[in-house]
Amino acid sequence: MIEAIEIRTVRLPLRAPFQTSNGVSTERELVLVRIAGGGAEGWGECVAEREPTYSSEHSRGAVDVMRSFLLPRLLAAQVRTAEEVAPALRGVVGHPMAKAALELAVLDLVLRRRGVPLAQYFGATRTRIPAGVSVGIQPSVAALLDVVGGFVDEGYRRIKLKIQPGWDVEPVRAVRKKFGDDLPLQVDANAAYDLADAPLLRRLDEFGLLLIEQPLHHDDLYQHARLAEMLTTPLCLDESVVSARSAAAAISMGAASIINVKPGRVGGYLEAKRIHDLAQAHGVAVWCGGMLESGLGRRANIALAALPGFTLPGDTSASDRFYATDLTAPVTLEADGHVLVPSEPGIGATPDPDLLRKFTVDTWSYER
Ligand code: NPG
Repeated sequence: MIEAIEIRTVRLPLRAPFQTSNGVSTERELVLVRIAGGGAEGWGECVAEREPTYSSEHSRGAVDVMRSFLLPRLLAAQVRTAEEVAPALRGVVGHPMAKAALELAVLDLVLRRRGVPLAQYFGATRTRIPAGVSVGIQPSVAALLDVVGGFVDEGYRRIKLKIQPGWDVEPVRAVRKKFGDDLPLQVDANAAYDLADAPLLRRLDEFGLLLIEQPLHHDDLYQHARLAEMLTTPLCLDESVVSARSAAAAISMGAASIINVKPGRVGGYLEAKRIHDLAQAHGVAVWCGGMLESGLGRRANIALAALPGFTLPGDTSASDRFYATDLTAPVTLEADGHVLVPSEPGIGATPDPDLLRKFTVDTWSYER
């Protein structure tokens, strides 16, 4: 089925620097995979960053692991469906973001050939979903209030604030004071705290947050369970959940009452759907995370987030949140803070060839 493969590294300039507890970015490096076969093409997007600061994966490493270890297995297995991709790649340990990109490219190819939209394949029925937006660490509280005010005016349905030690209680207090108790608000620490910070984190309880996301280190499942007992704010895990197995462990230990589902972090959209199903069966809410995807990955996330268990707004903001120019037709925000679930076959968009050429910094290709 696979006749040709192209792996491209692209760099998209960000409209404004994006700061988290892991550092500041001014551009987004992404790896795109194009697989052609049977007169159709499919696209996948690898969300590994240029530097391994969020997880151990990074874009140059992802390209290498695809070329050296994943593609040879994919080709040898002669996969014909997306369901066959993860089993074909199981022999390689780790590298979930690289694996997810290949699985998505195969899935997109198969669905385009069948004329089936991704959301329909997942079993999603919603045609639009409420969008949340993630707000980076700002140089001052005044700057933060301006930025949040802009997103509230645009209609975003919930705000997520990035926090880190020294930028937590005061910015949250200021946003609550200015925008009121009805604004759906949550915070994300990207693993910046220790269990010893529990008294500080407990001070966030008074602000009625939807959740605190990943306060502790990614392998601190036990400590998250202890912390959860000390807080009234629900604990949500991101970095710690790398598979349906770790999601099950987190739920049964009481380490998370909410899960951020990111397909790249868990090795693909099929595993992400399994986490949705598992969480739903246990009454645990999930929401769809974001990793500054282009219009390809973003559309795929929106299709996933249209499943019924995604009961909280996700990081599914529109293209213009991060990019002046997206690679595809932009994902847009409707007047009431919703984004539309793509209804075209597969992911529902392809990159514009001229923009793709303009933003590509490296290409590798293979033909059978
Ligand atoms: O809307 O795509 C978005 C950004 C959401 O804050 C966001 N993502 O830790 O969840 C995160 C963070 C992130 C971005 C992590 C890029 C890693 C890479």
